[in-house]
Amino acid sequence: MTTKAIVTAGRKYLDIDAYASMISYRELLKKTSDNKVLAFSTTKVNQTVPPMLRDLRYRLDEPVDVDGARFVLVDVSNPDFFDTFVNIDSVSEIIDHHAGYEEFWRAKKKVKSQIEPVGAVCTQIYERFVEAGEASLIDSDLAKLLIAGILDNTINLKSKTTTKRDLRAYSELKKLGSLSDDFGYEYFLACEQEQMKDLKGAILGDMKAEWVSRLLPEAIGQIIILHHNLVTREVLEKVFADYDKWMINVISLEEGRSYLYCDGAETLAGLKKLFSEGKSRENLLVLDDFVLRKEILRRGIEQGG
Ligand SMILES: [Mn+2]
Repeated sequence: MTTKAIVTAGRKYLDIDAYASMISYRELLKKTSDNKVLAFSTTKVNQTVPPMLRDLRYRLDEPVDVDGARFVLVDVSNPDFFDTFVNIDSVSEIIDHHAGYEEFWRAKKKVKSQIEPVGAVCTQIYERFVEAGEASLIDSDLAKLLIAGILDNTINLKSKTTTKRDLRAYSELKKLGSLSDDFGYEYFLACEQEQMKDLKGAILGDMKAEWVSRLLPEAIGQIIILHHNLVTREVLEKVFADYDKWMINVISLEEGRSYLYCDGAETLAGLKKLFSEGKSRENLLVLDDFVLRKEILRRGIEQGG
């Protein structure tokens, strides 16, 4: 007797990489090994899964009783973050790109684990289709999901985490789905529209508020958006009304650079120490490339911790 498989991910929220990986891997398993496999989650999708992707032919399943099931985890390998219903002793497979738990899972002989530094789990899932000789299962809807996961997690293929495998998966998926580069633009535009419905909520929902360095303010926001000019100083003054010292990293996808807005001259001086290459205007530092917030924090701690 085979036990039913449930494909799932983390408990906090689902981003497009997790969402698309769950759905696509379910489709592959359904065809190749387990026609009863389900993919579901108890948490919500975030703004990286806009309506244009939620309304495709492929969706998540409704949660069912997990008694006796085996679990396949994607985009997560730290057991503390697994979806709440996962029994760690019944995990059969892990596919992830976050570092830290490679040895932990390698030591569990009954678990098939693939944890490696690629830009997106969607890249690994695409490769699974190819290895299984089932790339032809990838129709335009599955291709859209997988491409969106890759583009989101690699910041439009420009992040330092982007590998040759991600680039190859992206170009092969475009062919399989008969899609052009326009799809990426449409996708990021749809994400932007989701964020603009509640820009304040989007920024406050992803805020880091703690002192880590004398060169950085207490509140550090980040937003990744196609057109940076939609985030105006007027909006920012409202978003950060409750904070004395603040900054936000506005990553412009269109230009591939960061706009670091902040509260005033003192915060700007700290930022200029960390990013001497940037060009400053009033309470704004514009960088040539984009940085991620974790990089800003790392520099802050190293140079002013
Ligand atoms: Mn991911």
